[in-house]
Amino acid sequence: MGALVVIGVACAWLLLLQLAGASHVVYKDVETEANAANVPPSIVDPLLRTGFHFQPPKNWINDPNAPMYYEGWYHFFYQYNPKGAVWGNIVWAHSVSRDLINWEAIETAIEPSIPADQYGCWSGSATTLPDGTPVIMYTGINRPDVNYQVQNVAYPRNRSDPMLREWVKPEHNPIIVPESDINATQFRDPTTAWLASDGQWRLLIGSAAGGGARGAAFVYRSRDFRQWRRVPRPLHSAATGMWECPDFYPAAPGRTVGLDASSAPGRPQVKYVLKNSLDLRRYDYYTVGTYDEKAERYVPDDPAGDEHHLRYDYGNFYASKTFYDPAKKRRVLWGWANESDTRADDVAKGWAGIQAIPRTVWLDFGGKQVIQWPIEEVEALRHQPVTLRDTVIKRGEHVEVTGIQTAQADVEVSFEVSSLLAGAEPLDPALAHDAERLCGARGADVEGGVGPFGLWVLASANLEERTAVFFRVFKAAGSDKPVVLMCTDPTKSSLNPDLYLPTFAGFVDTDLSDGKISLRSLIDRSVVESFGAGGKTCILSRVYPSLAVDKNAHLYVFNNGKADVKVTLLTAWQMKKPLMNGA
Ligand SMILES: *[C@@H]1O[C@H](CO)[C@@H](O)[C@H](O)[C@H]1NC(C)=O
Ligand SMILES: *[C@@H]1O[C@H](CO)[C@@H](O)[C@H](O)[C@H]1NC(C)=O
Ligand SMILES: *[C@H]1O[C@@H](CO)[C@H](O)[C@@H](O)[C@@H]1NC(C)=O
Repeated sequence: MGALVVIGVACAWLLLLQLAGASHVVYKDVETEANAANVPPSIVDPLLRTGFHFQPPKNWINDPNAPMYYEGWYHFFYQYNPKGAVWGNIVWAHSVSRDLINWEAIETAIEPSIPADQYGCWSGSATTLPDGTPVIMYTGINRPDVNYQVQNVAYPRNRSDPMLREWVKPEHNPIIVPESDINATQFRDPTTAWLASDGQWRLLIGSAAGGGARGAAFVYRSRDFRQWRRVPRPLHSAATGMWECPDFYPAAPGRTVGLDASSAPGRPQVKYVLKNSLDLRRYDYYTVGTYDEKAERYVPDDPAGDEHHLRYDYGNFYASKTFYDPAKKRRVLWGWANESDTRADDVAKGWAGIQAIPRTVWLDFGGKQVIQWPIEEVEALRHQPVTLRDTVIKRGEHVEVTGIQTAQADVEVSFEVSSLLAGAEPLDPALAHDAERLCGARGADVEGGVGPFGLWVLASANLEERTAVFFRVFKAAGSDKPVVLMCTDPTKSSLNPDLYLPTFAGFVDTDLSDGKISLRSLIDRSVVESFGAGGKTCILSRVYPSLAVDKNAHLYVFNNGKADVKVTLLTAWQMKKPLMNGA
């Protein structure tokens, strides 16, 4: 396919691998490709298209942009290719909602139209000015040959229109351009701005330092939202490669109520979360720490935090962004989940990419980590609950949950395990810090001591196909605290070849002292989005069964550990389809 092979799509950025030392970048004509008469049929069944996850009727989507609440409406923008199911021709598509679940697509909000964005309108954020005016700042590409990045603003044409249908780009764009010490191709994705105690605006821009070896979040300061000046030293930096889509927000440990970014600076007891999307690894990592306004520095509480122990989600979840919802006084997280099928399948099926269910986020009591839970509004889609109570599942057994269709379901289950440490298998010290490799080595079908136990979702009648979402308990040498692993194992999820099906895993910060642990999975045909221990560890996985489709999808609870596991309560609901952008 020529000198270049497309190997992935960055946060609004196409990563190109040069094979033959070609000296310029060539983009494939995605429009021609998508319209080609001889598109092969997709192996992905049309019945695997998701229903209650956010998506447009067709085509490619990636990063969530500028989520906000305005005059009774939630606004959501996203990176969108109006011409096909692969990355390219990116504009800001716009949808509005009363409840973050039922969506109506409206006019494109931002598309190339000025010199400062004529080659691309990439990701950005919204800020509400003190007089209530929302303003969007986004990355524009202003050169044809290289992805040279500048930052632009856009304002609503008519503030009386709660839909904010039209956006105007003022003459003074671009308003931030990279200075000579910044690599102009690594300078993007401005955050929501906040007012610091000195009454001046601050915002962050994702970037790199040290010739690309370090990720950096640069602070910009402004009095009038028009003239911005960079603080020379970044707010924070670490040896991880480029940081895309930074997000930075205050949170009070143990309080589910959210904080507006401008209300927090200088308040004691308030911690900050700094999230970055790592261009090299394609995952969203965060730390919790303190923000020193005067020094314009952020310091993670855990000195090793920058080595990236914490991720929002240990599966397919990238380029995420939060916003403060003043209507419900909560902070809500959006994240993009890409496909795990092939590019050819995406072209053939005509769509690629979904958004995860928006999650309410807050800090745990200790202020150590973010807790995430699907927004309560999603529960309005539940119907026909079925339950399983006080059911002991013995070694090697599984129990089917019947009575509803489970291709689109919300499942909540509480487990109780006894004989905790005595029965747990020893933790291999070589894998003690690598959940993903540990899960790869000790998958759902490898018998353990306590666990693996959990759910088989999107399973076929004879279990040839099944996606396992489970826990597994280990005992570390010289410690009496159990190590709990949460894992999604999709290696048996489909009989189809050519799918990307890695095992995804994260550790769960719990000592299981009462022997109890919970799991919730939102199943939506080709996505399984799971929340362990009340939202301490989350894993979103894309799977494409060939048999376990529609009415043929089954749900089981399984236990492949030696120790008994009790399901104290399992409730599963079928999910209704919300309004989804006219699809
Ligand atoms: C602004 O929006 C409001 C509400 O939709 C509408 O009634 C009004 O006509 C609009 N004004 C202009 C100038 O378009
Ligand atoms: C700037 O970043 C690009 C990647 O976007 C990289 O290829 C290039 O080498 C960098 N340039 C310098 C001078 O570091
Ligand atoms: C999603 O797709 C898989 C398989 O192609 C890639 O390995 C991931 O890097 C990609 N994720 C993102 C965020 O682009």
